[in-house]
Amino acid sequence: MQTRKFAALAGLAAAGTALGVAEIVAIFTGPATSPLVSVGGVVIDSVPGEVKDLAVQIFYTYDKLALTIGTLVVLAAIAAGIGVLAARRRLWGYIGIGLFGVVGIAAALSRHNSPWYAFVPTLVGAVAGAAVLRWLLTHEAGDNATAEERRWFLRAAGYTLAGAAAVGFFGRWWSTRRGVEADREAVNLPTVAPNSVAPLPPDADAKVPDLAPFVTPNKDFYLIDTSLVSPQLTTEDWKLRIYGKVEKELTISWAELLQRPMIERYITLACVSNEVGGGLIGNAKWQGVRVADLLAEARPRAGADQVVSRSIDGFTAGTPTDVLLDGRDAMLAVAMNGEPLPVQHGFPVRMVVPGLYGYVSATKWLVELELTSFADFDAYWIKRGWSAKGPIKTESRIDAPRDGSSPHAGEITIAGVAWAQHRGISKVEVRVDNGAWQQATLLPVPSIDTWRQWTLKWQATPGQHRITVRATDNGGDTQTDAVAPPDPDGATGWHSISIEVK
Ligand SMILES: Nc1nc2c(c(=O)[nH]1)N[C@H]1C(S)=C(S)[C@@H](COP(=O)(O)O)O[C@H]1N2
Ligand SMILES: [Mo]
Repeated sequence: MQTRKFAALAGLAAAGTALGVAEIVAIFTGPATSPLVSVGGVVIDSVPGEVKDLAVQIFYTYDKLALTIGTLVVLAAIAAGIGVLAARRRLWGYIGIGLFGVVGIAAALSRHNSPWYAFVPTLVGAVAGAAVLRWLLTHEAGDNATAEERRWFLRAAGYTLAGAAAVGFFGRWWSTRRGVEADREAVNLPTVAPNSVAPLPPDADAKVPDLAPFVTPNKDFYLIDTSLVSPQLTTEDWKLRIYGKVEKELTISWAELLQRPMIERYITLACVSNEVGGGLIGNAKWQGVRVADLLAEARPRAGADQVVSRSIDGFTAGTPTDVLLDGRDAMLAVAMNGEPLPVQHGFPVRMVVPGLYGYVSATKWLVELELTSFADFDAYWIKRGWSAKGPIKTESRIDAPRDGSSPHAGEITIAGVAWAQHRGISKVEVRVDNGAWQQATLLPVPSIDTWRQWTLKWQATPGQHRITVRATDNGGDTQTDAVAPPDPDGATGWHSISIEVK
């Protein structure tokens, strides 16, 4: 008979083995079939919108890492309990592992577009876990055990757990790396006709230290999505289906998409969950095919006021059809800052629509455009309480000096960004303490679809200061000072920073 401590350890080693082996099998069946990934996905899709928003607020873009670690901690506690039960009666242990297996298999099979063999990683993992439990528990490590026997048990359980962790990390790493990276690197981007390129004004960037660069490098671009591991979709497997309320259904392959006329545009993408002053916004040069061209071929029928873009993993965004047809540069993008879309940013194809928050427009790993109506269908975040329409609100942010910093007295440059995509920014004003609003210098922009840098020179005097910014768009509307949270249609308020000048 095992002592509780040893039995709990056996349970941990069994669960670790199950998860580690499942990750290895998922190298062959795809990362989305791993039980950790599919159960995590079910959790993400089931939590109410407010919980997700809270998670983003607390963990920022590390929310998914937090979810994985939290899940592992909960699993470890349950696994230890199963070990203790199994030491009393072996059968209880097998039932416990079996229940886990059922949950994992149900989750894996329930995921959008999951292959029929999605149950295999969990099944193989559960069998391996049960075998380890049985093996460890047949060895005596209870009150009657010799010191020798106990040492053996500790070592066996410890090595099993460490081995399972190593194998699990390797499996996850391999299954996501192996995925589509090679396919992505082999992509040859078509050149864009010279008259379809939006040139970047040479002085769009003020290059002030701490100020966000005008073009956000891909590696620094914020990441927000509901997937625990990015879908791995090759260009060969990629197809776009345009259907629903259309005169002519279309299916387009990757090669066919690349043959179409392409545009290249700077467009600033923003997340509705961005807090005032936050970093869930970035500006990139996108290359792609105009959505309007594709819709013109499919010919939307009367009443099709919503285009639902659907990702391979089932995420959906609903965009007003008239927005896609009003002449703006909404596109199906294949490139970001001159390279094929990074996998996390939607490889091989995503949508980008100037002027709308990402949750209603920027579907990554895009495979379907369904013409429907707002009355007939609620997209992913709309079901969770967010607003059906998501035009980006006029906002501005102070990047330099940094909030809480202590610059030296004398002339300093206050600088930041302001945005009102597809309306454009006409004015940025800065206020120091309770002084008058001073007009900042606006840097040039390629179009009204990007954010705009601004700067203001200031003679900093020693002491505590509070600096506030507000922007005005080309329609003459000034950013409201009314403070609102991101939920349900975007945060508002003025961004302020506090500094101590020395
Ligand atoms: N497939 C998929 N596409 C998605 C999402 C998602 O969860 N799944 N999130 C959207 C949201 S809320 C935003 S803000 C943008 C973020 O794009 P990025 O991660 O490339 O910055 O992607 C959008 N596209
Ligand atoms: Mo978002």
